Amino acid sequence: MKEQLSSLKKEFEAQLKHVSSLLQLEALEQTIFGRKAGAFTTLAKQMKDVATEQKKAIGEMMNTVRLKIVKELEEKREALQREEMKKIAETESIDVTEPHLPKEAHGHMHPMSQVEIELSELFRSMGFMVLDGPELESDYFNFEALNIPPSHPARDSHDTFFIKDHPEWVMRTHTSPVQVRAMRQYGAPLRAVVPGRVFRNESTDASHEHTFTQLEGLVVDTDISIADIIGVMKGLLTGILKREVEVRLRPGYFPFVEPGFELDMKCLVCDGKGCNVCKHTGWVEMMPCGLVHPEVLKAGGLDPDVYSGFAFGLGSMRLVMQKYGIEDIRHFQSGDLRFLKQF
Ligand code: FA5
Repeated sequence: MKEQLSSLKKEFEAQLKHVSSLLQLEALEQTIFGRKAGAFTTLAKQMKDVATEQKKAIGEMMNTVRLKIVKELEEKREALQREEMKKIAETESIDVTEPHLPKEAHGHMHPMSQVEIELSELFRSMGFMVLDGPELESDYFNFEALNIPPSHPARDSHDTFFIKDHPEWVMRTHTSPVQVRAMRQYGAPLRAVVPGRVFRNESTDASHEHTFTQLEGLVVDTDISIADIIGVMKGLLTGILKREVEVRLRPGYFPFVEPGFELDMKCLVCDGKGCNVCKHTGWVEMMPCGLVHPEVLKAGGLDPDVYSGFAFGLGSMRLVMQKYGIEDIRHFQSGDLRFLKQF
């Protein structure tokens, strides 16, 4: 045990030297302290098998190693944050001759950004990584790796923005491509959310935009079930909306989940009576979700006989509409200050 602890520390310190971004640091931290398969967590679980007379000494050593690793992680995090700030300061210049703006002319964060930060914090507190992915995505990650066959209507040029002369690239139509990217990069077990912009070539109305935001969620572990999905989703909605919400699950089809569901929420804009936002049904389609399809796990390099997972794709603009009672999605990107000043 002692040798394992000291080689874990050595290995950690060797890897720490190669870390050059906060994202990499977060990933390294997971490999050490990850709840299911973190190297330190695994050793800690073995404490119960240590002989009683050695327990005290080994326990103390474990504590010392843990504190040292936590300290080194913290120091590295601060150093990386300082570097990031320095880079920002170097690229920004201050024009001292610029006239001072009156106080009321100062901007503030867009309501979408405010809720995205809130969502990220909520998921971080539950042990999720917050990941990013490219908006210009390959056809492979956007469709093929997600088990979406060439004949699927989502691939229709009426729905997708393709890049002229480069049919292999698309503006991503959803945040789901990051599922496979994340599995390949971090393996399993995995808990991640991906907030981001997505693009669809569609006509706009009160609840549809061509450029909108989603928040993808992905959990992969050894024994994931539908009960896990429902628990996380209700927690997410009540955590953000700060009130009890009524939800319903209906079967839904997405080639990358099996089984798949649509989670609807009773419309908070009209309290279920029917309005433009809920297309007069009283319910708003909020979050498709389901258990990750074995083909997707395989594309992510994971064995579907060992791992299972769930995924969801929250329409985060629609969530913000519900939170603040916004009746038309087009307000968000209208640049109308009368709208923005209300938040
Ligand atoms: C998807 O995009 C799937 N990738 C979601 C998913 C993830 C399913 C993981 C299963 C597992 P869908 O096309 O239904 O699914 O979009 C997801 C959500 O985005 C919708 O429920 C809705 O809230 C929102 N949404 C869809 N289209 C628009 C639009 N044009 N404008 C605004 N929000 C939209």
